[in-house]
Amino acid sequence: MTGVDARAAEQPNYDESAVRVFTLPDVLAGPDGLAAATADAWQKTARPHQFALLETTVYGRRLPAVPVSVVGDVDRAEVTLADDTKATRFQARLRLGDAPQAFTTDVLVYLPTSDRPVPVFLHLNFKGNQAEHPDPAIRMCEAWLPDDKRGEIVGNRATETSRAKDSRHWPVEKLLDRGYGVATACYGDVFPDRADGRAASALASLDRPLQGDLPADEPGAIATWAWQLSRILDWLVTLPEVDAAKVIAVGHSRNGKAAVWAGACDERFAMVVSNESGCGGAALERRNYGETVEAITRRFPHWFCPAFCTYADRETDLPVDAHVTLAMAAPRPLYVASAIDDRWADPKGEFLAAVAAGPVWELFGMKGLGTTEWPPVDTPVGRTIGYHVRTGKHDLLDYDWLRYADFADRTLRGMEAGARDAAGFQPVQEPLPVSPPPGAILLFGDGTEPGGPKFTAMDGGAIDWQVVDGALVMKTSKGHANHVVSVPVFRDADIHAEFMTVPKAKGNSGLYIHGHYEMQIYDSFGVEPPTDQDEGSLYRFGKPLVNAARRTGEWQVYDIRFVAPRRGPDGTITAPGRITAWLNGKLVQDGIEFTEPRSPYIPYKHGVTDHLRTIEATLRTTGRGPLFLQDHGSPVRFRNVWIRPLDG
Ligand code: GTR
Repeated sequence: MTGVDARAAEQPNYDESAVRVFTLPDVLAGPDGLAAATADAWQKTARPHQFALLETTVYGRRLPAVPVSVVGDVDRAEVTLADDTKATRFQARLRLGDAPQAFTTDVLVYLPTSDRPVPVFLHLNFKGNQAEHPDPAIRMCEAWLPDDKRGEIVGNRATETSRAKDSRHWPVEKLLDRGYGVATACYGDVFPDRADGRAASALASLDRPLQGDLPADEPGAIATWAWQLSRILDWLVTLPEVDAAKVIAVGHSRNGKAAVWAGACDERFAMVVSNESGCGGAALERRNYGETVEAITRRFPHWFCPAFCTYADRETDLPVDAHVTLAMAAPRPLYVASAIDDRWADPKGEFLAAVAAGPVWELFGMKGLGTTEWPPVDTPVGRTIGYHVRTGKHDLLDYDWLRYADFADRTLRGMEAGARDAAGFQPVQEPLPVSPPPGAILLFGDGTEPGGPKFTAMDGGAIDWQVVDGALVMKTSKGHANHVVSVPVFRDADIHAEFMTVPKAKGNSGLYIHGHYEMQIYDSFGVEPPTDQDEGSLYRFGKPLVNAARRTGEWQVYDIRFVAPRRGPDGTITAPGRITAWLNGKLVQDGIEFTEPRSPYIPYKHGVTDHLRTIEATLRTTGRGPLFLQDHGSPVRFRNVWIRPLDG
């Protein structure tokens, strides 16, 4: 990271009162200038339009995918790192494309010991993998790198002195301990970071023009680094130990610009993190504070597409701004981090861009940042967009990473802040009834709550189930489709329900989560071994680990941690959902994964109404849906049913 002297010489504006008044372009606008009003309109019309504007005015056209192969063998080793941390280390040289002049990149990965695929943080580094961690077996970077004055990079090559010199950037052991894998590669592998680096870059292997007058929308270094991240992802997802639906693109500074652009170009990245990416990244260009388009394009003409230089000193003419770049991550989780003394990157401008990106998440029924007030230092905010401004200077430190892990725990792994692992979910189940915890939405308590049960009938109208002795009693129907549907909808949530079966029709009922996945209620006391249709089962997906069913006539209790499957823009499942469930004090489902429902009886197939059609369509676009209590011909009783959303 160069340019400190240059910064001083440039006398940037650091006076908040000298920041111009500006209006941001409407992030929701489609090609006709009209704002998208639904998630669907955003995905189909506005997003492609805004993406094309970013391509033609800032980053250049998205670079194409190429086949990725491993050169030689993957070097795989079981290693013990600091603090007795056990890990599997992979070192692989990836060949990016099959052209004779294809480039390679050297990827270093550490994965924690785990019995299931793990989420992975992927970032590009500045001085080679060997600079990121003290592990002496890390292969030395061979790329061209900018010289430094500390003897780490000499003659544009990394030296032994560089080993571990940037290890403050990458708390490997701490992230492994949190259950995350980590992966890195050097940005120099695909584009030497110098004004004339283009000719020696991977763009040569992609048949891009290398010199002379380039097209205005010709991609530069940032687009090439973003492409490198996607190609590394191509390989990472082939590792069975990696949870392909939970790879997170992270980047600091110029590599942060590359990470946000990678997330925009490649929706396979499950989450995007900008660490102090500043001008040309997360900071609003229209704010003349810190680095400007003029300064960045003069010093780094190779980073952006040629059109971007033409906006020097006329940022207000840009058809986009950083809020549009950030909005490309929606509806995936996005985290933006600043440092208070990193004025060159304009911390407040990064915050305001994150605020202004929010309306896109709102189309998906999510909150965005949830505040318009710049928070104090070291105070993370936001649930679907996260933000913090750290004490200190321009850097990537443990504090930043651990906030990314907290945020990913909540947004990608369905854990509450601070919780270590979904498998560690152990709810209180006695004595009954159990009081709803803070943040829970009570759907039905004992019938005395104002407003009555937060359920509708299948057609959206009033329910005909009766409240008897503090319990909501199912009203059976001939077609077994008189389910009740919760009014609140949710994506990931903890669900609590107390119930009592009665001696009719085998006490058959269930909790249909999102109307798709059924935690079975059924007279199964003493059944051994229990099947995937007995109580405690995820009906037709998974039998219970043990039979925990109580006798008919006794109150019983389910607590379910539900992580919804993730769906792509067309509604197809891109990542399975997961359930951990407790029944009557026993763990009955331990993180079971599921995709499309298997049960033939789901409410969207049986007894379907217009109201349900709307619910199902919304579920497909937003991932949010209601809880159904099932009618299966037995007047089962429910009480104290609540949900606690886990992701805002
Ligand atoms: C600076 C540049 C910033 C930022 C930083 C870095 O010189 O002006 O935009 O990218 O480098 O990458 O460290």
